This record gives sequence, C-alpha cells and structure tokens, in this order.
Amino acid sequence: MRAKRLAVITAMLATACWFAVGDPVDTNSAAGGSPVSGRPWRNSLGMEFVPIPGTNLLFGKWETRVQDYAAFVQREGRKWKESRVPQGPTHPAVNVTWDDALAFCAWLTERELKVGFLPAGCRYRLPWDLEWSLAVGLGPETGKTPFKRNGEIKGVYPWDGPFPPLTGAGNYAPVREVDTYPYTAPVGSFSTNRYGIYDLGGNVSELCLDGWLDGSFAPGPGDKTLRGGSWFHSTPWHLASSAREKVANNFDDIRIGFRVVLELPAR
Ligand SMILES: [Ca+2]
Repeated sequence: MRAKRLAVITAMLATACWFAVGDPVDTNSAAGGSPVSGRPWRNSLGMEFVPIPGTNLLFGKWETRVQDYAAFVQREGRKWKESRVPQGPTHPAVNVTWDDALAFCAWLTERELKVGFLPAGCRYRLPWDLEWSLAVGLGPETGKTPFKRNGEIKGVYPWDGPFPPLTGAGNYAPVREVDTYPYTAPVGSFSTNRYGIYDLGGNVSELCLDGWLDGSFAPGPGDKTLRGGSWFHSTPWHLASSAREKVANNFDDIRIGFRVVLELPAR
C-alpha cells in the first residue's frame, strides 16, 4: 500500500508545475507574473487564487489538493497518513492537522520567495475565521471569537437559497442526495460562489488560523477553528455558513482539509 502511494505521488510530481531552488523559473508562463491585489493568480504548484473584495488577500479557489500537499510531503520527507477513502490527485488533501497546514504554508512561502516567484512581503497562510466568513458571503457577525460566532447567523448557507441544498450544490453527505460522491470529490466539481470560489460548503471542512476560544493565533497545542460542512455532513446546523467546530492542533481526519490564502504586501 505504501509503495503504491509513493508511486502515485511520484507520478503526480512528474507532471507537477514545480521547481527546485536554483532551477530557472519562468514566472510569466508559470504564474502569469507577480500576484497583484484584485486580480486572479496561479502559483508554482498550479494552485489558483481569487481576490476577495475588502481584503488585501488572494483566496484559494480550491481546497489544497492531494497533489499540492504531496509535493510538500515528498520534498520534506514528511509522514502522511494514508487516506481510508479513495482519492485522486485533484481531491482535497485530508488527514492533515492544523500544525501540518501551517508547515505547508511556511514551506511554500519560503520556496517561492527564495527563487523570486513571490515578491517580498507576500506569504501563504490559513485564512482567519472572519476572512473565511467574507469569502462565503456571510453578513456582519457580532461574536468576538469563533466560539461565540458559531451558529450565530441562522438560515444562511454557502449556496444561494434555503435548506436543503439542491442537486449540484456541492459535495455533502450521501443522505442529502445532491451529489454522486460518497466521499471527497475533485475540487472544482460544483458551482463557484459569487467570488469564484469552490467548495466552501462541502467536500472537506477547512482549518482556520484562529484559536477556538480567544480568536488569537497561537502556534502549538490548543483548540483551533474549522469552517464549512463536508462530504460527511448533512444537517442544517452543520451546513450553515456560520457553523464552526473546534479541532485540536494535532488532530487529523478524512473529512478535514485546508484552504490557503496569499497575503499581499501592505498597500
Ligand atoms: Ca470545504
């Protein structure tokens, strides 16, 4: 099984748009030039980003894919628990912890800065809980922490319309009968939201930077924040745009993944 997984990763890397430090990099053909506020952009791994009005961010259009995370695992020689559900290279990476997601962001930032792929002052990171709310189109929330904001706004969902979701709305639990995927689905399989973002609701639940109880960023042990329903979820509570969960920094699961944002230099 392990050998099979390594073979899959190796095959994926052979086709990945990637480079080693010191390799010549054609930034224009690979990524459309430097990232600019307000414009879509594609990075060295082929991860695509879109602007979110009111922020100086480019937001990951997709959840981080198996092929993206595999590049990190391969280059850094990291361990990665085998997924218990069938997954292809463009499915969202699962079995990643909050600590793993932070490490991926730091690794990608360092490598792209080193070769000049990213301008100084840019960095990849997880979204803050309130940035995720902006991306999903939630109105103003009054709670001061993810815990306080959990379920605060009722009856608003990542799709346009009331509960339940209609066919094609996203990848939710099979009992909802809105999609044909029993587990994860390739990113980009369903409609985007108003900003051109896929799967904020459904596919995998997504890690955010915030500590669960105080909303601060504190590397290390503790409960962090998870947003969005997943292929495992079916209830109005879990599928609401304002739903959150707490998740320990070192916990992984087949329904948990992450989305990356690119922070641009201050304007
Ligand atoms: Ca999701």
